[in-house]
Amino acid sequence: MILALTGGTGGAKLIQGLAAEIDPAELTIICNTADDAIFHGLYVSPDIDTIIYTLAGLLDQEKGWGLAGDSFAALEQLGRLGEEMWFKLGDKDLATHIRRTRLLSAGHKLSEVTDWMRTVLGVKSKVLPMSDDRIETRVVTAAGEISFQEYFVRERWSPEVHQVFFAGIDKSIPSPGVLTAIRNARGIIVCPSNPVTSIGPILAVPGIRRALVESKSRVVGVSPIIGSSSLSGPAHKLMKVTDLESSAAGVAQGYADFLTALVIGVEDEGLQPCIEKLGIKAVSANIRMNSLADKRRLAREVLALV
Ligand code: FO1
Repeated sequence: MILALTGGTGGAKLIQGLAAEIDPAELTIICNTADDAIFHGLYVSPDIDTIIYTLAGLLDQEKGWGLAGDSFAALEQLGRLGEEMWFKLGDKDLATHIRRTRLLSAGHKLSEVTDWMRTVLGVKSKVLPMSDDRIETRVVTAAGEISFQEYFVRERWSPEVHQVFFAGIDKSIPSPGVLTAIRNARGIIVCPSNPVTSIGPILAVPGIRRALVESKSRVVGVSPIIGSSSLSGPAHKLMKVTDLESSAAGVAQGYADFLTALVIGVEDEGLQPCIEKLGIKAVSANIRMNSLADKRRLAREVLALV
């Protein structure tokens, strides 16, 4: 089984390529849940939904989230009734959040609800939340502490960030099957997701990072950054906050205790020596993924390394 750690829209692109290159039933995915949030009383799990929608062929490709062809009539009416509208929940997408919220309030765990959802949507890959416990990325800005979605979507990641922390992380445990998947994987892939707010929370769940360090299989990452700016989102800004250089070398630094190899952009070939000094093999490739062909090619290059 090939295991992939992911969060956000960048990771989902590589997952799409991987699922097209190998039998999807051979792929297990550990997903960030620290971006999860309550909107209109509904529990929304963006990273899990983005992965399941991607693998079910239902994702809105140009947004990188939500369901293709969705409408927003319910959200408009919610706005008229005085609800916040900055987080765009589509009409079909709302069905996911209504059902997930009902199952969670009936006492089911997030991992059970996730397994039910991927099964009913015909997804063959296992999708594991990093934890069934509530973990929330909190962003401390000059204007105060806000949630990840308030930072990322409402404020369009423009505020200056002083600190990022994961509320609830200390007493959280990995969800069922996560540690076993890390131990049994024939290869592990760290997707090109935000190292601070997508991969960071996964690594911070007690037990997960140690399992990766102790893993016998090769762990191959793909940099979400080319030069000093991220391919999508605020990774470069947030890495500065966590004392990581906002570059592919900074990504290598952040994963140095468990990474075997890091795929970096051809533009960053000059960083190979300092990454290899960390004991990590640096492989340069075209890491931009716009077409499915791009995603499949990069997936093949990563699979060749694991
Ligand atoms: N991202 C946005 O930039 N704007 C949105 O309005 C938005 C809505 C949304 C709804 C459902 C969902 O699953 C994801 C959504 N996202 C939106 C993306 C989301 O903020 C990010 O994918 C992750 O949280 C970042 O890793």
